[in-house]
Amino acid sequence: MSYFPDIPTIAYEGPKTKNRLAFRHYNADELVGGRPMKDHLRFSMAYWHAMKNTSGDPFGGGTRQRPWDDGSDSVDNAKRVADAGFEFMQKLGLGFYCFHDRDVAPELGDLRASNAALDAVADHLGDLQKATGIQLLWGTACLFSHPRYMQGAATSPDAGVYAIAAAQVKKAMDVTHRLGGLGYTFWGGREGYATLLNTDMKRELANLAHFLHMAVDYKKKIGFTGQFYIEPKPREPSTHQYDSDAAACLNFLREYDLLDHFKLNIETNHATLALHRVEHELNVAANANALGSIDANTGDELIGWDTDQFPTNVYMTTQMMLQLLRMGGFTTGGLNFDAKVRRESHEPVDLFHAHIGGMDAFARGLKIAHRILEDGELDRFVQARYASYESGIGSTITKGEATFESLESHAFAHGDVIPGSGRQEMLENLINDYLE
Ligand code: XUL
Ligand code: CO
Repeated sequence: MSYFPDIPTIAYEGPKTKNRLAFRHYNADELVGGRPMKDHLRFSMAYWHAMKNTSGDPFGGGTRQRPWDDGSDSVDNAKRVADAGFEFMQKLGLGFYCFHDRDVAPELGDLRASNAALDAVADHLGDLQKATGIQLLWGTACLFSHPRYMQGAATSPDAGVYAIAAAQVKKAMDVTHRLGGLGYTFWGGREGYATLLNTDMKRELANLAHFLHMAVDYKKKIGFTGQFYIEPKPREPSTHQYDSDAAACLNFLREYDLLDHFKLNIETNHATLALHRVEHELNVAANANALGSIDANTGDELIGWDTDQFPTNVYMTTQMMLQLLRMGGFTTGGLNFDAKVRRESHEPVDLFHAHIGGMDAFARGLKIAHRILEDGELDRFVQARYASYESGIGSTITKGEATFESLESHAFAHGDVIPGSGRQEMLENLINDYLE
C-alpha cells in the first residue's frame, strides 16, 4: 500500500534539471570537506507537521489532504500514519524523524490507556525503523495541547497536573529509549505565564528545575544515553516563556545545576521571535559547548506569529552552516524540519516540494559555508581585528594578568586610540561573492 503512489524516490539531478521533484543541490553521498552531505546535515522529519498537522490557522480549520489519517483515535489509524511517514521519509532520503508522544499515538481517556496505545504504536515504529534504517533523532512529550496543561505542566500552579506531566514524560522517555532515540527534547510548551498578577515565578522555576532533575535521574535509571535538549522560545503560547532564548536557558541550567545534562535545540523562528538572528542563538549555544540540534524553519517577515515555514533563504542557511561547521558539526543532533506547508498548499505533493526546497537550501548553505571557511579570508579578517589582544598589553588582558592600575599606566603612556574599521559592508560583499 502506497500513500504517495504518484511520487517517485527523489533523486539528485543537479542544478540544471527541470524536474521539480528532484534535488538540485542535496546529493546525499557527495563529500564536503571529506564528509558526506547526509552526515553533515542529518535531516529529520517532524512527525507533527508533516504527518499530523492539518494546516489550520487562527482564522480557519484544516485544509490538508491526508489520505493516511482517518482522524480516529485507533491504534490501527496511528500505524497507518506511521506507514505513510516512513514511505515519505524513504522517498526523500530523510535519515531521521522526531515526534511528540501524542503525534504518534492518541491521547485516550486515561493515562494507562494512552500508554498502552503508545506502546503498541512504538512496536510498529520499531519495526519500521529496522526495515528502513531510519533513526529517531529525538522524542518528546506533548505537554501543551490538553486542557489540563492550560496553565503549564512542570510550571503548573496545580501539583496534580505536575504529576500527570511527570508520568507522561517518564513514559515518553521510556519509548524514546526503546526506539534507540538519539535525544530527548524539552520545549517549554506552556511553561511561562500570561500575567505576573497570578504567578509565583520563583516557585514555578524551582518546580521546573526539579522536574528536569527528576528526568536526569530517571534517564540514568533506565540507562538512556541520548542527549537531553532544551528548546528556547520567547513567547507563544504564553506571553512570557521561561526558556526565552539561548542565554536565558543557559543561565537557568547553570543556576539549577543542570548544565552538564542538557544541550540546546535551537529553532530558527524562535530566534526571530526573541529578536535575534538564528546565527546569534547558534553562536551563544556553541560558545557554551551546548549547541545540540536545530529545528529548521523560518518565519514570515510580515506576520508576527510562529508560522513555521520551510527554510528557503540561502543567505540564512549559509550563516547557520558557518556556525555549525565552526563548532565541528552535529554529534547527536540534526536538522529537524519543524516546518509546515502553507494552508493553501494542501496536496500531499506539496510536502515533497517543501522538504526538497529546505534540503536544497541547506545543501547550498553547507557548500557555501565550507568554501568560505576553506578560503579563510573571513576568519583571517576577524583574527586580525582582535590581534591587539595577542601581544603587548592585550596579551596581559587575554591571560587575565591585567589590572586597572596596569591598564591605566598603558592608557597614560599611549594616549587615545581609534580602532580600525569594522568593514561590515566589505564583509557583506565577501559573503555575496560566494552565493552563486
Ligand atoms: C513549538 C515547537 C515544538 C517543539 C517540540 O514552537 O517548536 O514543536 O519543537 O515540542
Ligand atoms: Co521546534
